[in-house]
Amino acid sequence: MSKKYTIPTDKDEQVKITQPAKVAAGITAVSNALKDASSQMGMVRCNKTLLNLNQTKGFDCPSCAWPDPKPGERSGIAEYCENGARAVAEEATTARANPDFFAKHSIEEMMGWTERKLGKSGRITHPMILKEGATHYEPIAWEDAFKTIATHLNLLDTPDEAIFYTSGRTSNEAAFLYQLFVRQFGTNNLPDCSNMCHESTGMGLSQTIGIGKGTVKLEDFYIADIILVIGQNPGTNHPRMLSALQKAKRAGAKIVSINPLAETGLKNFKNPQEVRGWIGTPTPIADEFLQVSINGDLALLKAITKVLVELEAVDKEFIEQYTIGYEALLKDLEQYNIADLSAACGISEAQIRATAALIASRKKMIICWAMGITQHENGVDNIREIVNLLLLKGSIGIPGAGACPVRGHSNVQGDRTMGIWEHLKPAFKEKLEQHFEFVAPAKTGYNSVQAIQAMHEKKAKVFFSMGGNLLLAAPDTEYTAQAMRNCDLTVMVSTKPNRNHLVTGKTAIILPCRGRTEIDEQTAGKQFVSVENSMGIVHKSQGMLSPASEHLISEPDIVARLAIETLGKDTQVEWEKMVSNYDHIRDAIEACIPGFDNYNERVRREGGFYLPNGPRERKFTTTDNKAHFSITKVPIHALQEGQYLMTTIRSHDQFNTTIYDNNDRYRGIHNGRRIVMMNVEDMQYANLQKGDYVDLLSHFKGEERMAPNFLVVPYDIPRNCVATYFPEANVLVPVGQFAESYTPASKSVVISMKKVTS
Ligand SMILES: Nc1nc2c(c(=O)[nH]1)N[C@H]1C(S)=C(S)[C@@H](COP(=O)(O)OP(=O)(O)OC[C@H]3O[C@@H](n4cnc5c(=O)[nH]c(N)nc54)[C@H](O)[C@@H]3O)O[C@H]1N2
Ligand SMILES: Nc1nc2c(c(=O)[nH]1)N[C@H]1C(S)=C(S)[C@@H](COP(=O)(O)OP(=O)(O)OC[C@H]3O[C@@H](n4cnc5c(=O)[nH]c(N)nc54)[C@H](O)[C@@H]3O)O[C@H]1N2
Ligand SMILES: [Mo]
Repeated sequence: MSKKYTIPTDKDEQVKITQPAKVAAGITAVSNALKDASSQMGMVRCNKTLLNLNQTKGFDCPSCAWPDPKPGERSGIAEYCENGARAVAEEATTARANPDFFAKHSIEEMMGWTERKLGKSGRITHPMILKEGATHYEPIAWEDAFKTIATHLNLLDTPDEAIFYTSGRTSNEAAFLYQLFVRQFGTNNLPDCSNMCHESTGMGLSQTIGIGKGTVKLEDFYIADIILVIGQNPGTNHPRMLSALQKAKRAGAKIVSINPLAETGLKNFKNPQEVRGWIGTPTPIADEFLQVSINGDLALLKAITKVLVELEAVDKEFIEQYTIGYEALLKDLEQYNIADLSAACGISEAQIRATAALIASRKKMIICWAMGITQHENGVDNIREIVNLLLLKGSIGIPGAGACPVRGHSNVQGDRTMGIWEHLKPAFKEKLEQHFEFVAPAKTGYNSVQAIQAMHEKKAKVFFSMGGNLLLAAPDTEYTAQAMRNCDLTVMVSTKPNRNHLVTGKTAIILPCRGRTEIDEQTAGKQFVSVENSMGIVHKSQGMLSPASEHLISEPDIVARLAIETLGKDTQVEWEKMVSNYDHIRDAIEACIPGFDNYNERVRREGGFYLPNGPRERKFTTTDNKAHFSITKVPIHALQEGQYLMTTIRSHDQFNTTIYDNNDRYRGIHNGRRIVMMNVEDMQYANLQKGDYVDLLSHFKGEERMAPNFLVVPYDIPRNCVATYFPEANVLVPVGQFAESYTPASKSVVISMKKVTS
């Protein structure tokens, strides 16, 4: 079966290809940030807003989850990056998608708009409803919106026919209330973006070290001897991480980048947060660049591990005292030889040995990773292999060393801590039940993949989305679109229009909420919320702009009102009281979730507080209190003639499905997103020229999916590997191809190409 779902592209798109940039950030980034932000917000609003970004009394950046330096160490110039400023501008924009806007533009018309144009329509100002069979959204009163949703929910045969998705921007307070409502309603169907993101990390780390989170603090970077950055593009996605790498580098650390692409941020960096970064010479970042084949990481890490064992560069004392499984690992390694592993990862034996030598003589090692590692069928094994390497060297639980999964959404880690998860662990279940006097459902709910499957099979009928754009974030856009259309009701809590508002259930409702940058006034006065960053620090975030519209309500308020309407007398929770003053929500969190003692007091401290993390102190919180070595398998991709392994990545000008612009400055790609980056020798072999268009076909277990009209761009990428952008290429990602963690394998899709002849 051939499928195609084409996200519209800008009609006047004239793609221009230049050399990839040699240096990341610097003055260009600052001026771009200001230009973009002020054009959407106006100069005065822009200055006021950006001065509060990531400052202790201000609001948390809604872009990535990279931590802020300690209060005294934040940059006086700007503790934010180009892409943080853009994320803020998208929210603080003065453009409005009001009822007139929705009256003017039909669903059919907006379906022809690009994602960028949809988003640039501005902030949604009123709750809106798309009635069954209607062509346009129309305004609906909040009370009526909640009544409609509650009626649908209460008419379901079982609560498990409803799905409650979350995107990781939701605050701790909103997330806690949300999962409480969903569990009181009677289901654990709480999929979230994390399922498609770092789920492999959570699973791999929990099994091996006992906690599904990283173990390093920001300060560890400044004293590390060596830092591996695997499958991550910090220059674009976590730009402030480059400041930490620069500081590490200046203090003598070696930096190794493992990536099929030579990402600019890891080459040279000019720090826009210091004056000399505007005018001085850049800091070269990576000492060693291993241009691994797509999904070659496991073979590469195994090869490095094998060489370290040969060199006896292992921490025997640590292994003896803290770990199990080392003997089995040694035995398993015997079956591999470096030459085979080198062929499997595309890195020469000499470079493998050189990297192993760098690691051998250094103790304090940090390994950072992101989506290049997690989004493969063997994503969890990739994490286990990373842990093997850390354990081998004893590089965990000491200053300057450890595991550093770099999180995506600004509160994705906090949402999971708050209980947004399809699993309800017995200890948490008991706490919730005791504190709120109800019986919580025990059955595991749907994760993101299972949720779209359930909707597709009409086993689920109501889809409620707390932020996000699951339609474009999920694999197989066409399948997911059908899943949405099969629902009776889809509800999106959103700030701005996106495609999931257009591809909906029979009835669709948009509940517009206040954003991070905005004042959140409740009956007890102005409220703040809290979030957890990538390194487990919980801190406050308080907006200071007037809400985009007087009709907007906060996410906690939306949940509370929905809960009151839906649960009626079946709830003992004092929803109104909780929302009147978020301190009450935090008190409930403190009562139910470990690590939040004196939450209300500690969250008010400048810079916030750390959550407990056993492995940070070498207390491995596994069932046997040991850290575990694991046996993993090297993945094999048997590509046929004319097939390639495709990875789907972010350009510089997007935040996930929000497209800021059509450029990917660092990679030298301008004004185009439907492009496929390809090795020049592969192009010659396939008889393709720069500027040719191809249809892409993906192949999985006899299924075929198609995405038409991608421009071929010659790029420095290993042979048999190609890269395309998310979300344009999601139509090709098979819905049935995922990791043990159910993370879709969106970074190793087998494809072929067909040249388009006009
Ligand atoms: N500005 C901006 N910031 C963001 C986001 C955004 O869209 N825009 N998204 C946020 C979110 S939710 C997340 S999860 C993070 C994502 O942050 P990243 O994980 O950095 O994002 P991706 O673009 O998916 O890039 C993955 C990197 O892995 C490489 N890669 C691809 N396949 C492989 C492979 O098989 N092996 C290895 N070793 N590398 C590979 C790619 O070349 C790329 O450099 O960023 C967060 N921050
Ligand atoms: N092929 C492929 N697919 C991928 C990935 C990939 O690398 N390749 N990456 C995956 C990853 S890592 C992730 S995290 C997911 C992301 O999946 P999602 O989190 O579902 O998607 P986003 O694009 O981040 O969501 C954007 C929408 O959130 C809404 N929004 C923004 N701010 C707020 C707010 O404050 N409150 C509320 N209620 N709504 C708000 C806006 O309306 C906006 O349109 O995509 C995944 N999909
Ligand atoms: Mo993510």
